[in-house]
Amino acid sequence: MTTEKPSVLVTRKLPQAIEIRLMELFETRLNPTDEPMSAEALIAAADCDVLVPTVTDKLTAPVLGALPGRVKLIANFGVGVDHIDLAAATARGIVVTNTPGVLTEDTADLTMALLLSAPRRMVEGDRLARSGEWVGWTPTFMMGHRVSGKRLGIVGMGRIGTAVARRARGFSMSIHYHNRRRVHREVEAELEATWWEDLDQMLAHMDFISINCPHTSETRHLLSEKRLRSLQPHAYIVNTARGEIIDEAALARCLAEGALAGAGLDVYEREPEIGESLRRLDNAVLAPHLGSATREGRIAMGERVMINIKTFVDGHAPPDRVFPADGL
Ligand code: 8YV
Repeated sequence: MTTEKPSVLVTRKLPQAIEIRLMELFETRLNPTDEPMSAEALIAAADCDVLVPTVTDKLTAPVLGALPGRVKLIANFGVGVDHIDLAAATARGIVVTNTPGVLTEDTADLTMALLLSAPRRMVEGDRLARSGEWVGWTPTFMMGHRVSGKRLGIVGMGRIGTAVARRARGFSMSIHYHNRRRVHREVEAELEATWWEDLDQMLAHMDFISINCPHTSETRHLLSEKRLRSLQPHAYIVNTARGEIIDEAALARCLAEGALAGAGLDVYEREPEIGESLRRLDNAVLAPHLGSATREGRIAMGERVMINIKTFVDGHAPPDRVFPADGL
């Protein structure tokens, strides 16, 4: 690398403090309009050493193949990297990094918000309270389901899944989880968590399900129609991971038919599109991908992006490198 500052292309508008520091450290091109870039626009603009994309940039094998040869690092702003073809990036000699750890607590908080909102009918209640049509309290009015004492099944017990479990313990839920690997015995003991080797067995016994695993080719439609229908009809499902993990059309059908009690969703299969069949349901609480959307979280994500770029351009191994085999 020459003594010139490395050039960095940032595809979306980031918090101002991060953009200022990126401009100080590197030869940075920002996206002040915040318009999402098409694949063609991204390829045309990517004459740089480092690309800083987000979940809205689809870095498929053909897109990666068409990038100028000087691109050597993709420092993703976000932890999930399912929008980047990691194998194709590796084959092209591009290093990929993400931003783990710094959005764990925020995402777990939003998971709990959805987990509480759906059974306690918070959003439905808010709509009624604002409508002016509320006729007053009655003993059987707007009854939901109790959270306390219920069984929560966490699918994917990584950083975020564990943070959800800690919070759910505070709401007196019992913790169950399915993960390829069992978590450390001390963590299991602290959370009084039960490991289910068999996902199907766990699903059939839970009152609440929280999806906290990454989206990979193995987890696409992990919650298939068959599995959704194997849940108890009083069960609620919460997803703050990736929309593709649940068969969204099947979920809408199950919710409409009463095969499931409700859902709290932050992510969707075809963002920002959300199917009408889901949008019209009262028993689905829908958030627009807000998992890490706190000022603190987004600054911390930007910090990790800069640490990854800086270490890489200084000739060191960036701390948050992701490899194709990583399940996350
Ligand atoms: C981010 C997320 O906001 O980090 C992730 O994987 O899902 C979100 O919280 C988004 O991905 C930023 O690129």
